[in-house]
Amino acid sequence: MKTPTLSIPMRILVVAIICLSLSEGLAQTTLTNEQRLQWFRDAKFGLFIHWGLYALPAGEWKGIVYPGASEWIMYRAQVPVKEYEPLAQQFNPTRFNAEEWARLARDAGMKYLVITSKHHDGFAMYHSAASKYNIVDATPFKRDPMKELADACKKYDLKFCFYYSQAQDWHEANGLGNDWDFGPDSMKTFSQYFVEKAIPQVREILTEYGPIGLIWFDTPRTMNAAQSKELANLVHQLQPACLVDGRIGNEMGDYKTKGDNRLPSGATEMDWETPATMNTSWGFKKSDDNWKSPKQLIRALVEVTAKGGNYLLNVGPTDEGIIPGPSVQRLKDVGAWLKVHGEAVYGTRMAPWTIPPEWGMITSAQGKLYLHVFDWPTDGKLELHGLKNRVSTASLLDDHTRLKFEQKLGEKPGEPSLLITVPATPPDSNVSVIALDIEGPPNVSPQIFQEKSGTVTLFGLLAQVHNAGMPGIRKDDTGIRDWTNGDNWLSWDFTIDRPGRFRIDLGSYAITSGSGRTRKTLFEGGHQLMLGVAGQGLSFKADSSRTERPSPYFTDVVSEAGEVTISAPGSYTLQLRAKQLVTFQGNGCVVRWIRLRPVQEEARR
Ligand code: H79
Repeated sequence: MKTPTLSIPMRILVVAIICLSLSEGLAQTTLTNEQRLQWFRDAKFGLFIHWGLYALPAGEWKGIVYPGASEWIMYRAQVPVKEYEPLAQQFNPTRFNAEEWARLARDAGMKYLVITSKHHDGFAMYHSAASKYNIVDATPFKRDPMKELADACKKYDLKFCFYYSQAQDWHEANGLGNDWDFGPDSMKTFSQYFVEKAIPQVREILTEYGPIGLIWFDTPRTMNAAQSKELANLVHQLQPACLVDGRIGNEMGDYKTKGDNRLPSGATEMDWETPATMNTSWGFKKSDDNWKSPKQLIRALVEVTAKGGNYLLNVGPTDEGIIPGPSVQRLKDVGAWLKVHGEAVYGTRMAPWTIPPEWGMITSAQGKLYLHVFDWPTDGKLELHGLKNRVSTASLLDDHTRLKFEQKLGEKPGEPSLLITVPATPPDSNVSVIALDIEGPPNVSPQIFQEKSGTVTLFGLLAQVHNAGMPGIRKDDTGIRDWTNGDNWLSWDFTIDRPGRFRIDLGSYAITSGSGRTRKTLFEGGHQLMLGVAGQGLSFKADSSRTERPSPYFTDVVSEAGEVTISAPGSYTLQLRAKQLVTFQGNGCVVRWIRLRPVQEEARR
């Protein structure tokens, strides 16, 4: 039978009708979250820009340098509206060039750009009809830089997105946060602020600047669920494809937003984002030269990707409209790495392993695994545990050099395992990537194995939780949380193939305030714990004697539990119980991990 054919003009008409009805459909129907998230899941890397009047004082007010982020200066120095407002008359960023910013982001390998349309200080960085306190009406600059950026982003194929602080507004009598001019928040009519400024301004940024990739709300404070819902609905009604971040409040939003600069312990969920600074401040701060190295930034991007999220990396331009030199250099360095290794980042999915191996991170794609090696082996052998799929090829991602490997898929302790022969020196000084072709979708053993160094790490994320009483132990993306009830306990099963004597450490965290020299420890544990493994028991105090990764809120700390001997290969269970738990502001014992390290130079092979 012959298939019926249409004349050429008829075909064009049919195609046109289909296209029209499709685009109509897109504009009208509500999208599912899955559809909205498509670009976000593949993008991985975005540029955050904190730009506002705070770039003028740049961290200093009346000769005093205030601690913390520069965009908080009005709050920190309790600057009256009458004194802060006139900053607008001095704000004239004549060196601003939207094309340069967009090109910088594109060359850094970023796929979206999120800029502050209004931060907590209440000043709109776009032409707002809802408030005269905006860059066009209140400054000598008189241009709308957001219009220019929207165009530049379109040209460089970046999703254009806005940050909008929806609850705090230190410029308004009913906005939250300013108690030095307007009294405590409890005395304000927030609903009036919400209806008169927040809603109209969100409407403006979604109607005047073309397609918006996402709106990045922040610090919802006392907003109620109905208000969060109203805001989210407004966004989706005006732009069905626009995402809403996780700080809209009341557990809503299209994806989760992690704490500033915080990374989860493992790969447990997709659709989240970590906002991060390159130095300490978000807005430009003259005195802040606490820069992360390009290597740290590249590794953070890889870690976030391997754990299922996106990395939103910040710059704080000056009042002249210049992105600081050290930020530009770092963006170029990350871009150079991505140019070579982008295949192992964009469009990939999180590692099939919940917990990263000791040498780095893993990402996956159809038929592929990418091994991002941070600590290159010194003996020419890289070991990967738990992979049940047969590997067909292994190669270096940068120059496609084929690598030899041995694979054991058996049932002995320590198997399945893959041993790859690698060059003596790492191909890349930041992160070297090995690409594996695998047969079938990734299939990984849930067992906990001894790493090549002989170390076994038992992550809180993988603990079996035994709740005998209330309140129960909770798990979050850090590990074990809220362990306050001594009736409850934890256990882990693991496999040993190289027995010996092991030193055991507990990874936890301390609660801190401030940062740098002003950092104070508020709570570092002091819990009395008991640990049992291989017929031996250790009683110890979580005294947090070592500090790792200091940060303004939580500092990772380590306590020593003692030593045990595991004398034969096989399967073991480690139990962790409480003798006495200390509680601080509702926080109990936190277990990031328990680590068993061989005591000898190396475990017997
Ligand atoms: O926009 C950036 C920050 O300004 C904003 N989120 C990122 C993306 C942010 N808003 N609030 N916070 C971050 C948490 C702020 C906590 C503190 Fe404070 C501000 C600590 C010190 C000043 C709260 C207010 C606690 C003391 C004063």
